[in-house]
Amino acid sequence: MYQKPLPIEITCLTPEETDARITTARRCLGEDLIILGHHYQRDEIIKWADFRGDSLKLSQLAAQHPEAKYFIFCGVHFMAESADILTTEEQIVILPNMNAGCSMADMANIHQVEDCWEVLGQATDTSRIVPITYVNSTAALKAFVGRNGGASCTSSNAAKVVEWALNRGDKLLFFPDQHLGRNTAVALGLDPERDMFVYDPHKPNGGTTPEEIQAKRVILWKGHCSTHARFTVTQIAETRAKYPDVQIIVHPECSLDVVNAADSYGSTEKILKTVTDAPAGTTWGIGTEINMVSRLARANPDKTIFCLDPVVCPCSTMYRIQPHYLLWVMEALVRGEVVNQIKVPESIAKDARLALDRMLTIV
Ligand code: CIZ
Repeated sequence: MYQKPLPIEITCLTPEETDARITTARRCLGEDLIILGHHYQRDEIIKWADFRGDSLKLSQLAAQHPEAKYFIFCGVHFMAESADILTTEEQIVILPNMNAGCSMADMANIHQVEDCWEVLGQATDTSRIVPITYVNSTAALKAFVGRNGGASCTSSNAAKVVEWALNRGDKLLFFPDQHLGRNTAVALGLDPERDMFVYDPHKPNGGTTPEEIQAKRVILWKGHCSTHARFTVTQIAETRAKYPDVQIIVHPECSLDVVNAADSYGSTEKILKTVTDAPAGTTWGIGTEINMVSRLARANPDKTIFCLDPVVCPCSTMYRIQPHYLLWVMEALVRGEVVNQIKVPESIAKDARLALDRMLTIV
């Protein structure tokens, strides 16, 4: 991915000038355009979003709007790919900054996953392994999963998808996030030591042996989210010492010990709902991205809400969507030009759609 520098004429604009020009472009584009804003986007971006949500909700919303010609996805690359896969051939999905990737999604590429499949195949029958990819993955990985009888999952529906996979095959390969895979399998009663191992794509044969592959049911990919890796059991203990009534809720991309130390865990949508529905006067320590937590705190002034990480932890790649980039892609559309289109080739999209559709039928 490469993002060409923005014109100086745009980068020099003040926030007020930028907002005024976005407003004009928005008016010009009318119903042709829908702006999608992920929960982790900053306020200066989310205020322009026609819809807010997690990646799947936003992609599904896009698919429910056949009248729209363009979707600007204020999120990261894999999310715009999912939106492109689920919308029609004629609809155009745009990512304002091509450098807004996802470091976790980058931790598993198709060549590494195909190598892994070969390593597993030397030890066991891969037709009995069900591959599951978290939506935070490239379309090529979703296509691999679709071709090999597996499904995608999100952090909201991972439990149902993993349960389905365990009933369907003898083993499951979960990528790219080892933590979501481990937390989900543990919640379904599997043991992290007895039943699982981590495949490391940077080691010969994934750092595993045929005996280990044969013995264990769950193969976890060595990938993680850099934002959620910042949350620790120590932060939780310190928070409990300071606020004895606090309730701790964390994202399942956090490690197992952090999830175990929390009172509850769940996807962005679950965290939002749990905290929003909680009674006034309650106190919440949250383990997820700071923009979402800060917005939740402002929307619920009757509760005490804060991020467990005392040092601000924005998702650095989500943060690359800045108002200047949004303006740039919108003004291009007004001139009749499409910049930064995310287009998944149909040869990949058709198998990736299988993985997404299978997930939707399971949940
Ligand atoms: O699916 C998403 O949008 C992500 C990245 C996490 C979540 O929990 O919603």
